[in-house]
Amino acid sequence: MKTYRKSSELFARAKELIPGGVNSPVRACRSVGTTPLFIEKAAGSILTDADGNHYIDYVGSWGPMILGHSHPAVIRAIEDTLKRGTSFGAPVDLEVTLAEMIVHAVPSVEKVRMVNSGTEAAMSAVRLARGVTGRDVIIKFDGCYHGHADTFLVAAGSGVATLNIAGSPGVPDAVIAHTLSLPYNDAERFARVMEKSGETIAAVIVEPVAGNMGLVPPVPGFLETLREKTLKYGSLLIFDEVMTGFRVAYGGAQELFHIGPDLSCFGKIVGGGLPVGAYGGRKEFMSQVAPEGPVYQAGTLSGNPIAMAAGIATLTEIRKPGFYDRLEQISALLAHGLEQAAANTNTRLAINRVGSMMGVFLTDRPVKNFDDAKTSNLEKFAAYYRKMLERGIYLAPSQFEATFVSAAHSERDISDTIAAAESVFRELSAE
Ligand code: HOZ
Repeated sequence: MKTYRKSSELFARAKELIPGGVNSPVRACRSVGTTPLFIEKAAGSILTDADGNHYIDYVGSWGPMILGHSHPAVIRAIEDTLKRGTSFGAPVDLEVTLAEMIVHAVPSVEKVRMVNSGTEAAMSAVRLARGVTGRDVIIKFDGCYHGHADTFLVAAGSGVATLNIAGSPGVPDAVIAHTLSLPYNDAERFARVMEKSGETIAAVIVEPVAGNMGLVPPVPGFLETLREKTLKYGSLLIFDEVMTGFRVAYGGAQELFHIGPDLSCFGKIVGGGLPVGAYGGRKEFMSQVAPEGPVYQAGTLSGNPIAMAAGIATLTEIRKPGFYDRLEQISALLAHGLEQAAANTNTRLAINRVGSMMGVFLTDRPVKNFDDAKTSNLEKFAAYYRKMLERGIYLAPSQFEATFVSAAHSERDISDTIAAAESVFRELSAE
């Protein structure tokens, strides 16, 4: 039996000082009926908590840690850069290098602006789209999450779904009035809306593989329809690749599905575990960003040298030949093993996977959109989460988040995870 004394003590102190004791809501673990672990350190695929318990980690800091934790090349790059100073509020060579790497990796991105988070990237991309088109309305999709900017808090995934709330007080109705949320993967419904109102739509923003309602891949034709109709009506298509960028392929989901959006948002991997976001796209649009153009956006710590160094080191590692093949192989092993474990125990679940992103839904119906995801048995998921944790497997504490496999996961990690899942499924089906 693991003990969590130090984590519990830290959480008690945190709750007095920080709302809910955490700096981002999902990690409070409320929806799975437990309290957060405080992490002492992490290396490779293993997290160690404040009480010295070890876990195989499938959260990966919610996506950035594609190389696993404390990768030597990333740590070295951070240490070397640290010696030059920590922040100058002035350009550094590393910003140019990372921008070159992004532009090279993603052909639809000709120019890119660094920011500090995925939220900032998405809200800046939407501002740009509104500025460029002179229109106000945006379309998003139910269960997709693009950060916590006002515009996006309609039928949102991630923490909003986990807390089961409609949106947030503090968001003016006037702002929400300009956001239209449609069912994910429903190309026909989207096409009908565009045919009626396309000329008023500034932007269509989508997670090309949705990772904030669990993991939901696009059905064939969905992204194609988004591209076709946005071109037809002069709306900008924004791919939120904060999770999928450099994850499902080096060039992101747009490489995988061969669709070039007008603007793309990045975060997570591009910062190698440090706070970085980025948005970019065709020169014609990006040239409208200040000071080149009139659409304003700025940031004191944007392009921070240490964050840039971590991003460069990470992209340098993952673009090496064979990297994504090995990640695919180990991720497939996990998905197939979980399916087998479920079959062996008569457990009904739906597994979605795109490369090293996965969603394990405790439902017996295929999950193609947010309504499907919400058919999951959340009570059972909470029990599954707690029992996996007790067996040393660290999963995202919400049915509406993705599972991330990293290059640091070994075959042994995967087989231990499958064995743990099978024993949990067996216990759950006996209850
Ligand atoms: N909302 C992010 C995941 N989709 C981050 C959650 C967290 O850091 O707690």
